[in-house]
Amino acid sequence: MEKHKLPELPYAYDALQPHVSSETLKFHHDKHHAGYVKKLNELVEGTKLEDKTLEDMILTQPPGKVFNNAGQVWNHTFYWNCMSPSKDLKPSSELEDKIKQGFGSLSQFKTEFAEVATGQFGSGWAWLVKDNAGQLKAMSTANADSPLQFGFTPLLVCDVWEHAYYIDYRNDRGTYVEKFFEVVNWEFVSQNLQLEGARMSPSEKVRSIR
Ligand code: MN3
Repeated sequence: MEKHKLPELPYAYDALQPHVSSETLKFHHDKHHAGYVKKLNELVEGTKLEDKTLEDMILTQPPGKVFNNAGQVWNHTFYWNCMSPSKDLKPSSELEDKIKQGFGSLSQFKTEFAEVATGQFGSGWAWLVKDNAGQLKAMSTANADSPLQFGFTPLLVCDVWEHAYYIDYRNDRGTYVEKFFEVVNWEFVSQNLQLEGARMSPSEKVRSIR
């Protein structure tokens, strides 16, 4: 039995155009994300990891295939929910205050986030997180790594693996990240501020937000 399921995209394939094309979303969700889910199910089937949640595996597995596939399944589910076709979404006043505290202004945050995203060497993810002291930070992780490993609470993520932008922007990660801000689901990001580190479950969250 397949323990881990590929979640549906929270919008249509063409909903984020022109910033993210339907071709990109089809490949990214139906091939890449689906591939990580399939591989993870194969790896855990019949093992003691079969009943573990993605978070359990991210927090306890050593570097290797199980960790990589569990991390990639979690990160992609979170990433889809960080985007929305709605144009009128804004950070909550609470989130805006925290961003001002951490970065000075929303525009300064975007600049720092873009620097982190473009500065990540090779494949990885750019994040806005709430750290253990409740402060907001921009950080990147390599490959399938997660802020959960540091005990941080992820608020926002941008996938900076080449497969996320190569169809639409070729090698231009900078423009992809700039356009990413046109589709950020600030309502989702604002809600994440209420969560605490690894105790959250993105799968639960995805259901509650739809
Ligand atoms: Mn990806």
